[in-house]
Amino acid sequence: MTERFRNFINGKWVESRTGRWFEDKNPANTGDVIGEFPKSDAADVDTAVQAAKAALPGWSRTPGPKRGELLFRLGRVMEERKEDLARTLTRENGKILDEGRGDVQEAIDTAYYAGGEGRRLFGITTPSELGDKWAMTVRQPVGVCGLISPWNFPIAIPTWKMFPALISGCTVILKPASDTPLCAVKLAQVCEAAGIPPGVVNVVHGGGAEAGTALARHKDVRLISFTGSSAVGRELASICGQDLKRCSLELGGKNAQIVMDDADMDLALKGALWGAFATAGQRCTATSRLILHRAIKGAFLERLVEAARKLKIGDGLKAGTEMGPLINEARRTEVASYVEIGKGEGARLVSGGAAHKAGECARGYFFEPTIFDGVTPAMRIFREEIFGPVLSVVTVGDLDEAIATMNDSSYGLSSSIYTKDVRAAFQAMERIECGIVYVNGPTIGAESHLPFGGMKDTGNGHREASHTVYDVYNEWKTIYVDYSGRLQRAQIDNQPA
Ligand code: UN1
Repeated sequence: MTERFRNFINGKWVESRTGRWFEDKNPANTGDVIGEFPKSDAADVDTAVQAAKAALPGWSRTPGPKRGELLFRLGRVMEERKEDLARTLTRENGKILDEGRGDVQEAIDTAYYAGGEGRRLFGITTPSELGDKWAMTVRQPVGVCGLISPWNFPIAIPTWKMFPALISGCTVILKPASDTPLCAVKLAQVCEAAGIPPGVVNVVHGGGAEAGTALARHKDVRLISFTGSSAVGRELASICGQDLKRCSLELGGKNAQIVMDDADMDLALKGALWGAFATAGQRCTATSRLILHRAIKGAFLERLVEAARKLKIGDGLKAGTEMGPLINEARRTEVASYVEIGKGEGARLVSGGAAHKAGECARGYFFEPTIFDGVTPAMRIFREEIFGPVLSVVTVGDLDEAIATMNDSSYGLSSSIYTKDVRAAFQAMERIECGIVYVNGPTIGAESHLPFGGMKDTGNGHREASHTVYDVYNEWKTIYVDYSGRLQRAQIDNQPA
């Protein structure tokens, strides 16, 4: 019989009141049913929020360094369980095992960074403009936070949100993507093993429209952090806007790699291949546009097509596999529809373009690495996020045109330029309208101690990871202490003579 998993609320594993379940399958082999998970509703969400609310006073008043000790323990438990977590992740998400291990490592790095932050939740002191008056700032937790996480980094991204929230003194409800619920169960088990107090971390499974929306609407939830599509991000932001709830969004991308005529071609080729087809293109940082200098375009594209055709597609748990499946049939249908759109728009399909169903792959949601040449900025395949292994190639004549083409996008997450010319590199670093710029590296590969996020429709101005994420989960409180014994009236007593 299929194993049934539960929600994690107030330190206990509980069933949903709805009595409804959804199935979770291995995308590389749909005959492999991973389990059934509760289809939770607003009442389940409310129970979790009440648990998080009750746990808040105790947790927020626990000294930061003490919370830090628990974060270090979370890191250690994940290290001990790394292989199991990575294998679960690959079975559930499809990305190859090496990438699964990387996903878990990113969570471990985030735990240790957050743990250290427990002794580093600095405020500032600064001179007051008046005598005998003290001025300083302290941070305080925002409160109960709702975290809505995607399936493409099912261990790393929940922890990008959860660990900074915890070290800041917030309590959380995680609503994980319904394509990767087992990873969230494993994460809750890690929290249990590390001794996180009951109610501080809660996990509620279910669909975005039902459980996710209920979390965003809940009056006791003070913050929503969401990673996913720009369309859903807009909806959540408008719900949060009604209650002036804090809302941190990390949304889509249409990331481009520029290859200049002086670039190291072998390096640029490896970068394009990895950037476009790792995680089968299902990263918000994936390379989905390739901007090639006219002088190298022909030879570069020829080599790229040859390399893409050779990529070994299959079950990510098998040694030697280079690209796994898409997450589900709906995704595959969507990716296939973009191939038709591209053809209809007059782009030239030079590689792939179809579902991959050879041998054992017939059991999963595989898709060929796909490359379109002759793409122009007017085309939808140039403009819209496809979230799959589809790369659009554009040809340009010089650096100015390359940067203008890169910036001709409603998104602004990641970017890359390959060049040996230091002037071109610095021009690109300054002028590219993206949150992340790589020079001589692919568009993917962000590190946990640097800000992660983007401009334009990629988000609403927040940055995850690094020191910047702590501004999301903290309120700044400004404190003035007047020890003059007189009424001092700031600007009124402080005007130039
Ligand atoms: C994402 O693209 O959804 O930079 C997250 C990277 C990873 C995180 C990506 N470290 O590709």
